[in-house]
Amino acid sequence: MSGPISWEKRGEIAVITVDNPPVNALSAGVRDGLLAAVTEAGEDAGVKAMIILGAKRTFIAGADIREFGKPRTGAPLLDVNNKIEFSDKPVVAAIHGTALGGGLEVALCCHYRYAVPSAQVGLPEVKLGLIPGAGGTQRLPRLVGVEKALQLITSGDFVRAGAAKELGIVDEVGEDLVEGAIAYAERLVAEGASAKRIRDLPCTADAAVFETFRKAIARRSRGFKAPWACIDAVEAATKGNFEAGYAEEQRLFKDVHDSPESAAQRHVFFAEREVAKIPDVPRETPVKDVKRAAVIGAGTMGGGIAMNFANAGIPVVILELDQAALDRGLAIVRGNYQATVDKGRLAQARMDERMALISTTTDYADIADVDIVIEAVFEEMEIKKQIFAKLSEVVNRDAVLASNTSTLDIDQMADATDRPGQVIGMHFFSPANVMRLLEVVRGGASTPKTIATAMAVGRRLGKISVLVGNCHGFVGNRMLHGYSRQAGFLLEEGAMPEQIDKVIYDFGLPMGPFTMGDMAGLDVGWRIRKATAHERSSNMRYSTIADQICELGRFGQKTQAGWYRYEDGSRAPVPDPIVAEIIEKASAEQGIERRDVADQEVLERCMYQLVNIGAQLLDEGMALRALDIDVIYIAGYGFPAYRGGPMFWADSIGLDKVLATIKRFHEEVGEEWRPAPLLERLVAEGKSFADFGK
Ligand code: 3H9
Repeated sequence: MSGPISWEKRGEIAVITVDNPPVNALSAGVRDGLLAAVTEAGEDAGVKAMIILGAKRTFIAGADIREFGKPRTGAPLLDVNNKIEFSDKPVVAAIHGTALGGGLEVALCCHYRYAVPSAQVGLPEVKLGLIPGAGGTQRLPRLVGVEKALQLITSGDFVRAGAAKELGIVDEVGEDLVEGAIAYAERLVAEGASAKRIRDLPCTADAAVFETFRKAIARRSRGFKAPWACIDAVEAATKGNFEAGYAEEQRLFKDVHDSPESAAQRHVFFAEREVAKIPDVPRETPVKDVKRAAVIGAGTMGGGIAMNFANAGIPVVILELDQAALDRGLAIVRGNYQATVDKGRLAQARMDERMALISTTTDYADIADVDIVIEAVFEEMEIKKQIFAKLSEVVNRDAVLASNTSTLDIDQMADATDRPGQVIGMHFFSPANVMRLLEVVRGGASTPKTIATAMAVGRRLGKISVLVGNCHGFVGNRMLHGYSRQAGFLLEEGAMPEQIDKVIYDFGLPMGPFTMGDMAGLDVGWRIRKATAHERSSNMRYSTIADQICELGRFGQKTQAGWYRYEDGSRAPVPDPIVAEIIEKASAEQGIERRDVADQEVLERCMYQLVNIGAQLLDEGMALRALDIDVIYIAGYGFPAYRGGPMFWADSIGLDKVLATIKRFHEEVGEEWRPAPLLERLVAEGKSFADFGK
């Protein structure tokens, strides 16, 4: 046979190999080849049993996601699966790497499953806005029970071979993939084992199980379509025979497959991988091996960043000039870990290991031999410059020197050193030990090796690293600034915080700008606004409402009052008449007649700012592609994945429509709505953000 499938006889066992790099996805050629190989081996009188396995790094990792949304070619997966399942000769799936999605569904059509200890199995379709669509929702509950199946299918979690064996997904675990699986198949033949079909097993559950489960996932699945369809499909497995359940699964699969939510989530899947690709920093760029790290500053960010290194098994030393600050910082780190241990999410032994990887010092000499330094002191350029000058004196010559600044100019810090090529921004998001996003900020002199190292360190820390340019606020916060300003103006024009927050929440973000401000604390922004007041141009529109709130000592949740008020011990925002009064007074002072602002306007005024500034950032080269911005907003700002990120969302609305609204705002609202030239160019050329740079 030619193509991605080959098979050979090893004694009486047919070994069928799938070789379709990188992850042996079930592309058309794989499906055709598997169908042919199982047919041939089935007809070969010398074959008593078959094994299906993957070449190179993995078993089959699922359907070929790139084929979705395109005209179908090749044999349907259903035909392949039926051929396997109805074979009279036992078929064994021999699993290494990952058996995921359609890959696990193929394995579930095999009569037995053999796995090496490191193998993992799972049905992660839900993460792509899909449901398992090749019988997974019908076979898995028959094998592991309805409740476990619901948990696995709605979470998309992977299960290791040992646990999979306990659940009954895997029948045998052995060290050697090929020889072990052959020996297992020979044993089955010798024992006269029959072709065991999961479809023949019963599947029952109380209807209440599904209702309980729907309630349990309601919060985390808000706005998503697929998790609910997953539950419906599993429920269908309990309602009739296998064929009826399977038909319902097919109907539900088609429904989610054709949905905008799935298109968006598939975009996010590829975007999260694309961001690692930097045109002028090719994959083979040398990367510094980071064995030891230092963090300057033991504040909330410094401590969180140190936890990231410890979690990744990398020794890290935190430096502060003051021992008391170090002690305080370390106590917070310990408290964070302890809270996770108390919730049962981390073993005490793991916490102890991680704490042991974190050391502290007040002496720069102790960080001389580290491979990377991340400065995380407060946002004061002069202090940062002094630190970078000191680092360039004491730290070994080829270490990467990074700043966690969220706004300041990386080049000024680089200029304070004798090695600007090794200076870069690594902007972690708060809380740094939780948030997945890392903006890697490329300075004017950052070398490819420095960039590649920072990106690789981010990956090791479990982050999604996105490369951005060096401008005020970089990509994420520069866009957020425009969004927050609009929210403030909408207050002056007639809206109240609770209306704006509700619109944004209903759109799918975890919270609106005012709830978020109260949670993060309003005082830091206030201090910055006061310090930079002289830089503000007098003809720039400026809303003073936020400042007035802070002047009353209302800094958010921590003072039980901010944009909202908070009852003792509660984080639930309660609208406050004092705030309404300040807002109404501000409108009057500005000479603005308050009006009913429609929810749609609230949404467009906030979100189209993200889009318009995003377009400016692309034009300026601050973001490489629109998808980089999408990933930043999903991983760092809670933009709903089922909308694909702000730029994908704008594309899905149609850039011509977005531009028309932005132009209207430009006329009605102000200069900050001047359409980004890129947006106008794309519309004139009939293109979308996805076309940018192609
Ligand atoms: C499904 O199966 C539906 C069925 O139920 C029903 C059908 C009827 N297809 O992640 P990596 C690419 S839905 C196409 O960096 P890792 C990926 O884009 C599917 N391409 O590697 C990347 O390309 P590039 C259910 C795929 O080692 C390259 O492979 N399955 C697919 O960190 C390497 O990927 C899933 O959802 C695919 N299925 O992780 C599994 N998968 O180099 C999705 C990967 O050009 N995949 N690529 O950027 C994964 O979770 C991870 O890729 C995996 C490997 C864990 C396998």
